[in-house]
Amino acid sequence: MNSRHTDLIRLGWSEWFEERAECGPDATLARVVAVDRDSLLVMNQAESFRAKLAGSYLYRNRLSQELPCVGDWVCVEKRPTDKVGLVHMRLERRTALRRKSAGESVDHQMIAANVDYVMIVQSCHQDFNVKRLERYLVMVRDGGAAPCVLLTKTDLVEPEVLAFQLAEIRAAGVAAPVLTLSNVTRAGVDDLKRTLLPAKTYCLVGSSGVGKSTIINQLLGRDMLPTQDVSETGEGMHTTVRRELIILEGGALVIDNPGMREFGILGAESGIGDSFPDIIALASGCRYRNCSHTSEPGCAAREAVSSGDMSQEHYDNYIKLREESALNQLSYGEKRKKDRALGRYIKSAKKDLEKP
Ligand SMILES: Nc1nc2c(ncn2[C@@H]2O[C@H](COP(=O)(O)OP(=O)(O)O)[C@@H](O)[C@H]2O)c(=O)[nH]1
Ligand SMILES: [Mg+2]
Ligand SMILES: [Zn+2]
Repeated sequence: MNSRHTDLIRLGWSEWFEERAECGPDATLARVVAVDRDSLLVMNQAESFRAKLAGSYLYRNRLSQELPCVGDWVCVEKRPTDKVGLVHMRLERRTALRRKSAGESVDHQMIAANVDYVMIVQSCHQDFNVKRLERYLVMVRDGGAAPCVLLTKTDLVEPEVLAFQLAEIRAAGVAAPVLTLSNVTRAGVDDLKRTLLPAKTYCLVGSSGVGKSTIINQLLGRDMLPTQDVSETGEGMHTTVRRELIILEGGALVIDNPGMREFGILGAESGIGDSFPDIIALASGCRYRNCSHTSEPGCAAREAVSSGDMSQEHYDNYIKLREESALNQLSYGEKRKKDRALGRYIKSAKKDLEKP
């Protein structure tokens, strides 16, 4: 490898990028660690600094998925006297974690780039849902990264419930590694630490409230990221929306990810959004980011109903389906007990759990 770039290896650089790096002589390679409204935060071997997109870049790249996102490698022009760098190019992405934009077919919403492993996080308490897990797995595989499943809050369920969930995951044919942990008892935290490799990039995805930020704080050994307790008091809410690439002590690179809810696309995670792209698209116009479209003032969905742009029936269907989905998740414990078809998996999963 070009000796000029070996310093970047700890930031995730590899031969794959080396073969594709075409920065000019005056440009430096840097990795995007965060994207803010008006600038990027990037990092190279020497420093982290702010950078803006060159006009020519914006001119050539009109789709949002073409803009640099967290994890991207970019060519930045920055003289020692410059405070802010200028991004002229984005390197090809080795992997891409992205979602289809609501209502649009060509554009995708980038979540993160050049991620090696995506940790799909679900809480085994109330959030657990194999169908949703499968949808995440498709998204991960489409983008070329390797998936890993992480079940959190094991302190809140009986071991049998956890065993059943593990069995259900395997019964669904999910072959990805599954880890379990509790941020409260710390059970499983060391196992997670051991699986994190230096210079590899991990991205945590999953519903809001499952414990993603708490996990990263655990791994850091300090409260760097705001968790829900903090952010729900108001101001902190904004900081959660930002995705940030963080370097752990062991050298692993981790990207936290706010729940999809925080992007104002409530329902998208449950899959209901697939059938109601119009409501999901409208949601970005609601006054509140996490509008439930039921009673909040300034709700764009309900306004569309009153103005006749959307039929009352369509709206009612959406609310009904969403409630059912919430009920399904709540009654999961009951359903599980009755589900005899899965019974035979319990035993083997229990055995797996008992293995040292
Ligand atoms: N009981 C329990 N609570 C947890 C656990 N992990 C996180 N929490 C709590 O769940 C809430 C949401 O956590 P947070 O990290 O903000 O979730 P995020 O939205 O996925 O980043 C917070 O109140 C945490 O204290 C866990 O393993 N067990
Ligand atoms: Mg969080
Ligand atoms: Zn609304």
